[in-house]
Amino acid sequence: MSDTDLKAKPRAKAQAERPRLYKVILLNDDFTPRDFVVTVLKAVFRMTEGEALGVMLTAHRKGACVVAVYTKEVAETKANQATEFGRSRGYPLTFTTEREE
Ligand code: TYC
Repeated sequence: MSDTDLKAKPRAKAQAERPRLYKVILLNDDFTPRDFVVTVLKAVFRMTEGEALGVMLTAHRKGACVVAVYTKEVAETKANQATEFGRSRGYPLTFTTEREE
């Protein structure tokens, strides 16, 4: 067997990397009405009434709640849309994004 036979072959193709994911996080505040938070969660994040109620109550009790996980652009677009929905009604309702580890 010659030297060249023992050399590792270069990889045919590097594996495509998975895109990083970003969490959308709902923050509690003292002013936005509970039913409005539920309405926003249903409209922007396509949640059922029960899912939206659960997320709203977790944020209300613990201060914040993860709403969903998306690629960066989708997470930022939805967080901005949902926050803007609240602002358009004069509420401080806030959604942020955070990169997943
Ligand atoms: N804490 C608000 C209230 O008592 C309701 C609320 C819940 C607001 C969750 C924001 O992310 C939130 N009216």
